[in-house]
Amino acid sequence: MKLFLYFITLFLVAQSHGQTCKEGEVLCEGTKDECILKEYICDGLWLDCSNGWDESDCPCPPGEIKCPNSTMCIPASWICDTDWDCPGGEDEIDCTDCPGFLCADGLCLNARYRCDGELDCSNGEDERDCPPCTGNRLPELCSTQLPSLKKIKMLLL
Ligand SMILES: [Ca+2]
Ligand SMILES: [Ca+2]
Ligand SMILES: [Ca+2]
Repeated sequence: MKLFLYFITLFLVAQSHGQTCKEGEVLCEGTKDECILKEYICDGLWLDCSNGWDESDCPCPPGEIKCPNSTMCIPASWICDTDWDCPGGEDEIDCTDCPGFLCADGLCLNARYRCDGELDCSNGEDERDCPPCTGNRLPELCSTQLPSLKKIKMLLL
């Protein structure tokens, strides 16, 4: 009798661990038992898998390129347009023709980020040699030590 119970237990354990998906479904890699329809892979909608696996390794749509170190795609026309679009601003690095302000590390900034009170170049060159704080900005806001709101926004995207 004991042996019989042992085999029953084994059988149940094997069943619960051997979770397979229904036909036409795939298991979300990295999860134990999340199954999604195959069509949901790379359909551009995130979080069909709770860990985002279904959209983690997809090619970009035509005309778009993938940001380095990221799964984000941006239109090719956004490269070197002086606005940060990739999470780390990689789309603005090594742009030979920079119409805005060129950081020492090769990052090209839109001219409006020069002397705006936020450090945008990695070494803050964009906030050096700025005219004294004028206009209606509070002196505190002229500090070059403020965290960059743009960067915080990027991280939240
Ligand atoms: Ca999806
Ligand atoms: Ca850009
Ligand atoms: Ca700045």
